[in-house]
Formats: sequence, C-alpha cells, structure tokens
Amino acid sequence: MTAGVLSRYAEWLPIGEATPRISLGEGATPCVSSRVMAQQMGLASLHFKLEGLNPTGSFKDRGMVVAVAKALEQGSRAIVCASTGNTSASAAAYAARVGLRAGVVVPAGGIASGKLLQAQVHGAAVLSVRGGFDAALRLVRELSERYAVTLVNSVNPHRIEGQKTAAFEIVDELGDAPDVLAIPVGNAGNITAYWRGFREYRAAHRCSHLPRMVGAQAAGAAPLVLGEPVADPMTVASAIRIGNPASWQGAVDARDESEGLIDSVTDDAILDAQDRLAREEGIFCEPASAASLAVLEKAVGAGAIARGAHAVCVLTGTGLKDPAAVSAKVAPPVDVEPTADAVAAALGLPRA
Ligand code: AN7
Repeated sequence: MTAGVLSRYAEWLPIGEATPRISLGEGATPCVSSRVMAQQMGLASLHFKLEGLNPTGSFKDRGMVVAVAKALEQGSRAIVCASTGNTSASAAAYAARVGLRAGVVVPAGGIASGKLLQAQVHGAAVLSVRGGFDAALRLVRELSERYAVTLVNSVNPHRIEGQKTAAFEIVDELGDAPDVLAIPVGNAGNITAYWRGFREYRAAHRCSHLPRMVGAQAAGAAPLVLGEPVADPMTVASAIRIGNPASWQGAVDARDESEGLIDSVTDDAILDAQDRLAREEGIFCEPASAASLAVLEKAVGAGAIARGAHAVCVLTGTGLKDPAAVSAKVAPPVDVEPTADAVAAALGLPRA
C-alpha cells in the first residue's frame, strides 16, 4: 500500500481524482504501550501515540498534506501560516516538497530553536511579529482574505480532515476506541479533529463506543479551562502558548459531547511528565505533548477518570526540536581519560 495519509484514508477525506496524491510518508505512527505508567496509575492499559515520528516531527503533517494537496488542486502558488513552531516546520517542508512558496509568521522569540531551523532549511520566508501567536493568526487571516495566498492554519478545514486520521489509526491498531483519549490543546484543532475521527468511525461501526476526551492545557495558557481568552499566555510549552484558540467551539463540543474534561497543569508538572516519559518509557516528546500525560495523571488522581480505564495519550511532537526546554535538567558529559578502566570507573562497573 502506498505510504501517506492521502492514499491510506482517501475515502474518508475530501479529495478526488484531481487531488495530487502527495506524501512525505506521514501517518502510520506507532501506538506503543507504557512500560510502567499504566500500572502506576492503575489503568487497564495506556498507549502512547507517537506523533513525533511523522516526517517533520509532529502531528501537523497529517493535516498539512491534505491542505497542501488541496491548495495545489485549486491552483494556489503560495501558502502562509501563523505558528508556534510545528505548523511552520510542516508547512515549509510540504511547500518545498511540491514547489510552492511558503511564508510563516511566528511570535518573536517564541518558538523552539529546532522548529525555527526547520522552516529556515526548507526555504520558507520566516517572519516574526510582536504579540504572540494569537496576533500572528489574526494577521495571516487578514492577509489570506486580501492577497492571493492559501492559509494553512487549522482554520483551513482540510487540516482538521487530515488530522482526524490519527483517531482512525488508533482504532485500526487497538481494535476499538479507547475509553479515554488524552491530548494537548493549544489552538484546539487537533482535539476537534480526533473527536471527528472517532465519531465518523463510530458511525461506520468501526468502533463500538466513543472515548472520553481529556484535553490538556498549560496553567499559564488555559483559556478553555478559564472559559475566557488569555491576553498574555505564558508557558514553557511554547507549542501551546495560545490565548484565544481558533477551534474553541470544537474543543468545547468534544469535551461536552464525550463527557470528558479539559484541565490545566503547571509548567513543573509538564516538565516532570516529559522527564519521566524520557527516563521511564524511553520516549522523548516535547513539553506540550507531555501535558497530555500530566493532565491524565491529574484526572485519574482526582477520580475524574476511573482506574481500570483503557487510555491513549497523544504525544504530539518530538522533544528534539526544543533542547532549551530540557537543558537545565540534564547533566553535561563527564570528561574521562580515553581508557577502558577510566570509563569503567566513571560508570561504576564491576569487573567481569
Ligand atoms: C507539539 O504549530 O499551534 O490544539 O502553530 O505543536 O491543534 O493547536 C502547534 C500546536 C500540541 C496543540 N502539541 O495542537 C503551531 C501550533 C504540539 C503542537 C499542539 C501543538 P492544537
């Protein structure tokens, strides 16, 4: 079978004969079971959906491939997005792949170094603006109304359509929907997309039930928890440093229709979850992604999610893009003499 979201889920997507079947090999990411955390939390099972294994290192590729294919189909020559980092990396890569121009508008000083680098190496025009992601999104929305350029933020419906395929994959791999789906929430496109994916699969009898949706925000950027926009969002999880999510209603619908919840956790809890995923599960995800685990743990601890549930935690992006977020927590390399004895002493190894 041909790789990529467009080929594998064609009949579920708004694409036709005229839509170019482009791909960078996105989707088909692993859903791996936890080694220790399911037991620690008392869950019947816990799987991590490793979206950092997509071609540009985040889930954004699933929606970007659809948005860019549709832009090509419609004769567009250029795409634009606002981004906290991963959307710009993905837009830049897919634009390069198909020969479109890409412009990305990012909050000045506000995105992880690896994400910025991706947009740059793929040849996008990178512009930074004051005022954070929310201001950048307002700007590109106006731009796309007044100029000949396709907006590829998740306000573009093709993005959500592509991203819903991750929910399909979870059901296809696990055999049914989980009881609980934990997911970070920034601009709220992805929680909207997963909820749509599960509902479409349920309607087609591909799964027997729908999961409760558990959305995760950072305490300093938690508009959906507070019930009102946050003017100056702050969190170490720069991907979800968003104060006025575009898909606000989609997130609220997912929460309420699924009898789920959206809660927030502190930056310390986020970094601790990221650290434990790396050390105890072998998974290096970015801080925003780890928020999903932190909120799931909080919800189980509070009794809002029953022990014994089958849960999936969506780890939306790789940790490699954001070294600054973890640099304070890791030890520098230890200088040793280049001898086996010196290395053995440093490692505390007993003799064979
Ligand atoms: C790793 O790249 O908004 O709730 O501009 O990069 O669908 O916004 C990224 C968001 C979670 C939140 N995890 O998803 C952007 C951007 C990671 C992310 C989210 C993002 P949405």
